[in-house]
Amino acid sequence: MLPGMTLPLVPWPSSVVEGGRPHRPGPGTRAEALARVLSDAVRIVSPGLAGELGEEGYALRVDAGGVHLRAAAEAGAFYAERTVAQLLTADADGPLVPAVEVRDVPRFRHRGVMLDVARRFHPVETVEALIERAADLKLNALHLHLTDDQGWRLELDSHPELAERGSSTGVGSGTGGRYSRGDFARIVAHAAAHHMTVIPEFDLPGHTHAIGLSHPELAAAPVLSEHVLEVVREHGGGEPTPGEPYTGMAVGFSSLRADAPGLETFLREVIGEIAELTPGPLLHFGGDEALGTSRADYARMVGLASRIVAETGKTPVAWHEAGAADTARGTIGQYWNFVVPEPGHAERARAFVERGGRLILSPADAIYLDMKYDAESPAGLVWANGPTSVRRSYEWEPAAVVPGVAEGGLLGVEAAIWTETIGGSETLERMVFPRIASASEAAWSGPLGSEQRTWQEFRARVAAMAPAWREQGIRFFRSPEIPWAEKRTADPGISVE
Ligand code: TNX
Repeated sequence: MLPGMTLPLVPWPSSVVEGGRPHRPGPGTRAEALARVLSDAVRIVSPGLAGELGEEGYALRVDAGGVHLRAAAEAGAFYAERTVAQLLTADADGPLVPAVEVRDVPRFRHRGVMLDVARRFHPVETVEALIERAADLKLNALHLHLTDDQGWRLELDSHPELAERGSSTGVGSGTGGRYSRGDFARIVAHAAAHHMTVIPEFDLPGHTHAIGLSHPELAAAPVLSEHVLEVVREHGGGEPTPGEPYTGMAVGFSSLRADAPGLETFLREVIGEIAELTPGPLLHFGGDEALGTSRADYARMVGLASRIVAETGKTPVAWHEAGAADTARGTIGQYWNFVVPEPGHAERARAFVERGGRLILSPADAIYLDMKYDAESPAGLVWANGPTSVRRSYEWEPAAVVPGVAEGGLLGVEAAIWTETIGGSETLERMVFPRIASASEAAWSGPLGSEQRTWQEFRARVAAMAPAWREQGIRFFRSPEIPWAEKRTADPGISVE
């Protein structure tokens, strides 16, 4: 790394001081060099450092003699290693790690990415790759949107019929798919190995058409609003029909029936089993876009679901509409409206904080990664204020989104990948990269506008990540907003493009 060049670090750390002779691990490919650097590193992991660094922070020093890292817990050491991996580069004399001193503590506890596997199924391998890449950017939560109108993707022992009947298709008729309990356990384990927890979501009371395929007694008749009919006209897929898999893209037409006699037992069994399969502390019960559910029924079902989740010992999470209902104290709200809230949304989001909970921020016009980048994007939607450039995904400040909810009311930040238009790993990668890097900095680094948290700094650092992303086989979108670097210099082990 030449002096004065931007260090290719995303998310940008709390403090970085450069200077001195680099560490040269000796010849070899990048992978060999990294393995050597990390195995030779001096690694101090001691709970005594928690006061200074928290559970996830670390201190890192690189000099000619090698790498020294300190952390209170394994998660912090893991993040120190991710930083070393991003720093590793090469010049004509071979691999090198520039001399730096880094002290780094995340801004927010929750740093997530959500993947919708209900609209279109994504196999375990795709999820595992997402986990690895998200963890490289120091994200620590994978939220899986497992159920929706178009599919029920998790096999349950208590209710095998849900996945059996509910997973045969997806948007655009696709092949469908589902995770066995073993698959889900594999995902959870892979996440844990990368210091990520899994948050399963069972979306209710809306987004439940797929449940009606095996439980017609629980499903209300679809409400075909003008909006739904318009989506049907524009995107096809036909009108949602009870008892038939839904393969279109309309939202908001389905609902569970609040007065169905078996509803509470069903919710207890399903939520209970999902909780049992999930070691992490959070369980999401949806609550969004139940446009065909009466207010009273919505409040009743959402309140019930939140209490059932809480009784399993998990902390309930819901989309912010559920702030209108009497959810269990401490329920976490996930805010999905815009960076500048439209009327009514901020109030609902604030209600979670007033009831002892906190907010996860997923502003749709910034970090809904299923939005088109520009008018030419082959995949993606535009409902959230039109196309979302990389710059727009970056330039927003978490503490400024919901008036009256400052830093302390925020659990964190989560990017969301809805998949109505996203099938296959290549399209997924192009929608996710580079904008996931924006979410990573909003979640980990300091407030927007602080010295290194400017668009100009960020675009240079993201540009510098391109060679590493190419080596990892990440098919990122070559946004014209970013001055992409072509290759790492003179690394014999790397072939570029
Ligand atoms: C909104 S905002 C949704 C999803 C869609 C997505 C598409 C929210 C919680 N739900 O049902 O898939 O837009 O961008």
